[in-house]
Amino acid sequence: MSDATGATETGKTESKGKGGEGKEGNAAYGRKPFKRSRSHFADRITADGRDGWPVEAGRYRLVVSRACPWASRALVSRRLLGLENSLSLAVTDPIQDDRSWRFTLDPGGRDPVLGIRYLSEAYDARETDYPGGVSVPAIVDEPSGKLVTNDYQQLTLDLATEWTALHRPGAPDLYPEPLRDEIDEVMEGIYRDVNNGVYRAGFASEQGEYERAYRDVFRRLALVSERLVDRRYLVGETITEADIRLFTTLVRFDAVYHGHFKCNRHKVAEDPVLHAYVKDLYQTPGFGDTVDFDHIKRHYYMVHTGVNPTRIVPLGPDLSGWLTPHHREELGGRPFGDGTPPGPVPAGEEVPAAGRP
Ligand SMILES: N[C@@H](CCC(=O)N[C@@H](CS)C(=O)NCC(=O)O)C(=O)O
Repeated sequence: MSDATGATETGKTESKGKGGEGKEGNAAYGRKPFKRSRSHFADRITADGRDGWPVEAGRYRLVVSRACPWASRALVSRRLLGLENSLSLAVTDPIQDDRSWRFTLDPGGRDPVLGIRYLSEAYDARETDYPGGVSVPAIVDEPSGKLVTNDYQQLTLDLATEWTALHRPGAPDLYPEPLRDEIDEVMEGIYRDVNNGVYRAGFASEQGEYERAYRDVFRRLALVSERLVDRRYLVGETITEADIRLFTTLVRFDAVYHGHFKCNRHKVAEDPVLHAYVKDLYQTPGFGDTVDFDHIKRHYYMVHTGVNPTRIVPLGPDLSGWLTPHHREELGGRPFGDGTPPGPVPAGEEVPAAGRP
């Protein structure tokens, strides 16, 4: 999906050279105007398999970076919906090299299921000499090793509405039919000004571009904060897709967008409503247990070398506040509606201690 200007975050800046180990980081960030382009591979995995990719347990692999807010939406949805046993998970190294996302966290530097070292190999299996960039989230067809989709906007909506046959008992309805118009409207403003706004600010290559983005970010955050004063969730009484999308940006805000992306009018922790809201979600099973602050900070500060040439990763902020009481339950709301919270994180998928408060 694209914003008004169109584009993947980095698609045009990275090479997919076939050589050996590449150079880490990407100096192009912040050196030219930022544009987000349309996801190139927009096939959908659906219940009826109309694009040739039917929903099927054990067939697909979700590839994420825990650093990435767009990929993290899918991580949260997968947990809330209980798809862990049906849709397997590959987590990339938070630091890309010049061949992009790589599986250097896995034994031998290869994804154990797909057998590849770089996510680009799945892109190449799908389309030879694909000219665009490699991005997460991505879903790969395990039998063929081909990329199916990198369309992060549609991907989570499909997990919520097309994968229902594989949802756990008690899974919430994250995109309830009667609320879709309102959810879409709320998400549109949040996408433009907040989810993508922080990137427009952070990758701006001239002062005016940065200032416009900065103002959009904080204008929208003020509106959202006002909306959340007396309602626990963004739309309706329960957690929806809109909350997931706001969460993945807010949870990163003080750690990376405030400093690295210069969105520093104030921290989320300085807005009592937003702070309580994001802590409430963080403490809800399926949200905080997907978040790795170590991956987040190392990715942003070490990869965007055009923005942070020293690649020094700040030690702060102090993470201890994430687990303190938020009192949002006093507003009512039913986090999972008629459903139930997800169970524990499956073995092998826990966030390492370095990334947790
Ligand atoms: N594919 C998405 C974007 C998702 C995205 O931008 N992911 C980032 C990570 S947060 C990514 O993989 N960028 C490629 C890179 O940094 O190499 C789009 O169409 O805009």
